[in-house]
Amino acid sequence: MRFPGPMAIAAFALIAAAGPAPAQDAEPELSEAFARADLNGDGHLDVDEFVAAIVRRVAELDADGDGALSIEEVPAADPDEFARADRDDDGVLSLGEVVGDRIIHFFGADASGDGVLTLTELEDYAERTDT
Ligand SMILES: [Ca+2]
Ligand SMILES: [Ca+2]
Ligand SMILES: [Ca+2]
Repeated sequence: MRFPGPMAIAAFALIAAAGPAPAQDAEPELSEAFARADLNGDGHLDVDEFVAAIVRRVAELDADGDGALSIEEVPAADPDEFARADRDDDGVLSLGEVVGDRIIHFFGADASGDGVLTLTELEDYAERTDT
């Protein structure tokens, strides 16, 4: 049995359920995160819904309410991934930095290139990035 790789898990960690995700929970969490992000329930995730999910998730994770995420506020984050996303190197991720980091994965996962993600595209992307 194959599980989505660390990269895919990291890609959607911010829109998945709270707390670190054990590998065996990755697949249910993916569909769960998708359903939560799919605000109008049409089975497609557009860029607006994707960004809205990130914004909601950042607000949830931002324990001290300063509008930015420290590494302590993102327990599931990989330190290397966190450092890469922190473009201005100030040690915290601003909302813009989080969105900028995650949006790449939206387009990476959109295999059909129609600007919306289906759960299948998301799962295939997770498979492709399996390491
Ligand atoms: Ca914060
Ligand atoms: Ca920063
Ligand atoms: Ca698509």
